Amino acid sequence: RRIVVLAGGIGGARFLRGLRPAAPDAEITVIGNTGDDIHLFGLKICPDLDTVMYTLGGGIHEEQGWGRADESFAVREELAAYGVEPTWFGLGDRDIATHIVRTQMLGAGYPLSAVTEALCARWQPGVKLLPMTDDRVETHVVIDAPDGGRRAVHFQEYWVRLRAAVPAHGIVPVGAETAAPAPGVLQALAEADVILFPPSNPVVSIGTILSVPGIREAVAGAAAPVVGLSPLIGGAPVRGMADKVLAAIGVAADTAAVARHYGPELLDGWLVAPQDADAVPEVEKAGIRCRAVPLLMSDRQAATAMAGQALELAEEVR
Ligand code: GDP
Ligand code: FO1
Ligand code: CA
Repeated sequence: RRIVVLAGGIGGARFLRGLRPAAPDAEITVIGNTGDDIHLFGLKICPDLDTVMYTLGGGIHEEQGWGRADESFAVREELAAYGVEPTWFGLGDRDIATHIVRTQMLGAGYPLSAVTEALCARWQPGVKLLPMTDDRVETHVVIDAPDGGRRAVHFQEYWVRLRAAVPAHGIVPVGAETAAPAPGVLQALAEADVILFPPSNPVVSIGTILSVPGIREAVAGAAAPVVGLSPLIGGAPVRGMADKVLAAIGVAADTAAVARHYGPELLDGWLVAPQDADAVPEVEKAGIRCRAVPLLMSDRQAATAMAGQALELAEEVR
């Protein structure tokens, strides 16, 4: 069985860690978000690809959800001592090695997809991890400028430096319009038996992946059933600030609104948390099969149970 998952960082990675044992014989292909990518200190950083790779490869900082376990920050301290900006993005020493390898390979002419495969040769994530595109796409967020106008900042500046605490008026995947899906992406979607949207951010993770020309069409046109899991429980994100970026695109922070935002063109099934059971009829009225099941990934077992429920719903809507 071939399963394709569109994944952001933490929500995608923890779900995938549950999916592997839930479908032990399946071939899992992950289409990863690269809109969060940023160039800093001459290095190319791909937070969401790394979060998936480290989480599935056993190198993740468990509590934090991103970055490496057993991390140290000597390089960060040295950069700060030189007064080098920005100081708001924390790169750990172990993590930096990944960015050096990546940047070096990209400089030698390898596409990001080949670089990601090379990095995964070490981490053995047990899935085929594909970036959504080999082209440069950077999510920018439109915020108020001091002069009363508006300006766009890189997603990481909005998310990490500003903690999503300023009003966001729009989300723009810069470069997406001329980007092409990475090798293998469209083929994986066409040949999939099941397509899953993990509880990743619907705007800046899954929304960004879908903004690459051809990917939305491939999901909508795929023969496989498409099932999503809600990242919102009781009208709030389980972690992070997804409500802020939903507001920026005019979608209410409520699970039925997110399901309707994807729409029946993309989604055949949607899982909501038991707390949101009253959203089930509303989602079904929109033409999307909906079930209420526990959606808290408190541990691996919980994530595996969620993955099992998603595969069951996919079977039902097939
Ligand atoms: P990011 O790139 O690191 O922000 O990660 P993703 O985009 O993959 O996922 C972020 C989303 O995961 C957030 O909106 C959270 O609400 C959601 N999330 C995190 N943990 C859980 C969980 O245990 N259950 C559910 N349902 N959603 C979760
Ligand atoms: N998130 C933070 O809140 N602060 C950081 O300093 C930070 C550094 C960082 C370095 C590498 C990496 O892969 C991820 C990092 N993140 C950091 C997480 C990342 O900004 C976000 O979780 C995602 O991009 C949001 O989707
Ligand atoms: Ca992300």
